[in-house]
Amino acid sequence: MKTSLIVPAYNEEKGLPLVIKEYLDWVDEIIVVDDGSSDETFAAAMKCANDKVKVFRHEVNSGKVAALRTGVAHASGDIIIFTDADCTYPARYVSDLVLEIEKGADLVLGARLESRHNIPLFNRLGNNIFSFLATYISCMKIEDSQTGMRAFRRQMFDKLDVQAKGLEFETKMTVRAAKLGYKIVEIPIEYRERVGKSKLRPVKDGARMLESLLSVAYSESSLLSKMILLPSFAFILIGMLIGFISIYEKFQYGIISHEFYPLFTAFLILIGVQLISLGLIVDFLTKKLDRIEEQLMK
Ligand SMILES: Nc1nc2c(ncn2[C@@H]2O[C@H](COP(=O)(O)OP(=O)(O)OP(=O)(O)O)[C@@H](O)[C@H]2O)c(=O)[nH]1
Ligand SMILES: [Mg+2]
Repeated sequence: MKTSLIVPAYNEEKGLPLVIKEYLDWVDEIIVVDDGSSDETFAAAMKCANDKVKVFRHEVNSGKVAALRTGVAHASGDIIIFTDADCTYPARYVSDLVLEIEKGADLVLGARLESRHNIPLFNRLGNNIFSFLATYISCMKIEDSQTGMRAFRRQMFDKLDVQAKGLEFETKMTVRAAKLGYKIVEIPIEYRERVGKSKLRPVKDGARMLESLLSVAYSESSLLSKMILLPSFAFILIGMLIGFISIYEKFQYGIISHEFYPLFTAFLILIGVQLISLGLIVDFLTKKLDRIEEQLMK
């Protein structure tokens, strides 16, 4: 099967040529999308352009996702592989990713489990939190929800594509695929130190990742689990409100007007958390049954 590598690049004049050179022997086609870079990225890409390396350019910076979509639209391969233009993802894992697709996986992730110290500390913390949340939300073990190295069949892209603009795209795609019951396989990979300057804004992008995780968790849930999830959030909110009132009264007046308030808080939050777990389990089972039914009908 023909493989197409998509490389979105924004101000990556140093890393991009190294990435192209490294991946050349591992894929059948490389599609570079320069996203309105203000440095020499485009010139660097054009120096490498040939039959196998195709270069496209957005006149204005439109974001990583727009660049990935442009890349996929121009790809002619059966298998699409994403990687970053900063030299962090080694090319030697391409054959493992492709093998898993050929064996039937819908989405293969290069999970950055080796040399994790090359992910800046704060980002690593975020990565652990988001991967834990992704695991919890999808009831499927996900080690690295944010990884930029991933592969899938070209015709899967419409199903895997999600509404996002920036670096929250990968997390959202992973969780949605898991929620929809697609087969996700993770290959442990090494993560190298970045060449060039990072484009990730930890706080802003982190907030968008959290928001997209929650929105995908809710929107992709079945009606039955939504009916369980909605009251559970209400329980937690009311519990927290009563908790805040108790703390306020304790500090303001030295006494809580109702001695059972803290108990209510603990009770409501506990019920809320248990209901959320129940809602997620119901959703997981519903999706699994749907997928089995789908396969039986084929
Ligand atoms: N096309 C396009 N690509 C972008 C944009 N912002 C970032 N990228 C690319 O997306 C990839 C990921 O961005 P990075 O800055 O490496 O983010 P990261 O990998 O999460 O964080 P680091 O560990 O710091 O590298 C790189 O190849 C960037 O060039 C953008 O606005 N447009
Ligand atoms: Mg990077």
